[in-house]
Amino acid sequence: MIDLYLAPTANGLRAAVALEECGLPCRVHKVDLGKGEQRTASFLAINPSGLIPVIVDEDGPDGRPVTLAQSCAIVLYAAEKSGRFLPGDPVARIGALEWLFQVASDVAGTSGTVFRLENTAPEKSAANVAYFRQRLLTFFADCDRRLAGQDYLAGEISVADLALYPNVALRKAMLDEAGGLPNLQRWAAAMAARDGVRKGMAAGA
Ligand SMILES: N[C@@H](CCC(=O)N[C@@H](CS)C(=O)NCC(=O)O)C(=O)O
Repeated sequence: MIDLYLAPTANGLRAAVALEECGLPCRVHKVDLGKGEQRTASFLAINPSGLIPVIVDEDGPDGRPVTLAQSCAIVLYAAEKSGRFLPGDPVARIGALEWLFQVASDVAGTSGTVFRLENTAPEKSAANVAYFRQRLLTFFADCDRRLAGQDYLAGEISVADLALYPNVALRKAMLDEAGGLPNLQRWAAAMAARDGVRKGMAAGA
């Protein structure tokens, strides 16, 4: 049984979606970021960075315990542990990793920046918010282009799709307002219909 520490953010839900889709049983521990629970001594003992998500798997590789942060690393860990969502074909596999890293650094990184500029930055700047929202839309457009003519980012469903979905779902209003991106919208509807995705997205509720 894997212990998953999360809040209902895209980063947190990404870990939950991956564990559910990979069929790995987990115990969910909600961390209330608003109350600062990520900075308590007990949480910092698990992740000294004070960030969710984190997993603790007492039954890691060769039975050794693993504590792991970074949501996309958790997606990869779940895929490797379950033997799912990593294409067998080497070219498709490297494509899956390419788009997993696109999500980690471009989509998720920029979405986090938009959140901070809009909510927690000490000085508000409409120009900076507009700049990073546009940058995020550009990264979503890259995903849309990649999904033209194929169902999933690496052809078959993979770690990249599991990683991307929570960011798309939580930015639905922005995407609807922007319009277009029909391939991404079609993909999002297919992902939303999956049992593991539904259960994972409900994990933080
Ligand atoms: N790159 C990290 C980002 C983790 C992260 O920024 N977590 C945020 C919530 S989405 C957090 O725990 N924030 C608490 C804080 O900044 O105090 C990942 O993908 O897991």
